[in-house]
Amino acid sequence: MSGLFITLEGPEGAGKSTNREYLAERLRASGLDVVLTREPGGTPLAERIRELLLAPSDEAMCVDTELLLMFAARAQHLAQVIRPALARGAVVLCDRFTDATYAYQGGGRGLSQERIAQLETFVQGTLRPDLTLVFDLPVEIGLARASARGRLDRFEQEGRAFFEAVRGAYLARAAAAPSRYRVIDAAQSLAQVQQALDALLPELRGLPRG
Ligand code: T5A
Repeated sequence: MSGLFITLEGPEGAGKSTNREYLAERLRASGLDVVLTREPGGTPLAERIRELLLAPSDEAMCVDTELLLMFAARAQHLAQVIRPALARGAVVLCDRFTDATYAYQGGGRGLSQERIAQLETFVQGTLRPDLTLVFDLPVEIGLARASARGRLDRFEQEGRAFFEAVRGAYLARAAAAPSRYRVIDAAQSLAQVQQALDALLPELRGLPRG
C-alpha cells in the first residue's frame, strides 16, 4: 500500500458531505490522485446495503444485523475501491468509515468496543485510516441542519441521547489517539470551516505515504 487514507467523520449534519468535495478539489489542485467515496456505500452492491441500513422500516433492525451490514458493506468497499486505490498510490478521501461504527453502533447503540474491534480486524486486517477529520458540533445544531433537508433516515429518527452518545464517542476516540485525529469546529460558518480545512492542507499534502 502506498496511498494515503483520510476519513471524514462526525455526527449528523456536521458538514462532511458539503466539505468533502471542497477538500478533494483542493488536494487535486496539488496534483494528487484523489478518490472520493463514502460509507456505508461506495460500490453498487455496498450502496444497496446502504439502502437497507438507512430506510425506515416497520421491522426493527436488530443491533447485530446493523453492525454486520455495516461491515459487509465495508468489506465490499475495501475490496473494490479502497485497497485498489491505495495500492496505486491514490489519496482515498472517505466520508465515514469504522470510526462511525464505534460512534454509532458502539456509542449510540451500546455495542462493546471489543465486538466491533473483532470485526474491524476480520474485515480490515491491519488497515486503518492515516488521518481522520472529525467535524464536531453540538447535537442540536447538527440535527437542525439535517432535518431542514426534509425526510429523516432511520438513524436521523433517533433521539437526542443517541446523538449525544455518538458525539461523545467520536470525541473520546479523538482524545485517545490525537496523532491520528484532527477535530474541526463544524458549528462555525461554512467559510470558517473551509478556512480550517485550508490550514490542514500543508499537513495533508505532506503526510507520509504507505
Ligand atoms: N453509520 C455509518 C453508522 O451507523 N455506522 C457506520 O459504520 C457508518 C459508516 C449514514 C448514516 O449511517 C450511519 C451514520 C449515518 O447516520 P449519511 O447520509 O451518510 O448516512 O449521514 P451523514 O453522514 O450524517 O450525512 P449528513 O448529510 O446528515 O451529514 P453531513 O454530510 O455531515 O452534513 P451535510 O454536509 O449534508 O450538511 C447538512 C446541511 O447543513 C448545511 C448543508 O448545506 C446541509 O444543508 N451545512 C451548513 N450550514 C451552516 N454552516 C455550516 N458550516 C454548514 N455545513 C453544512
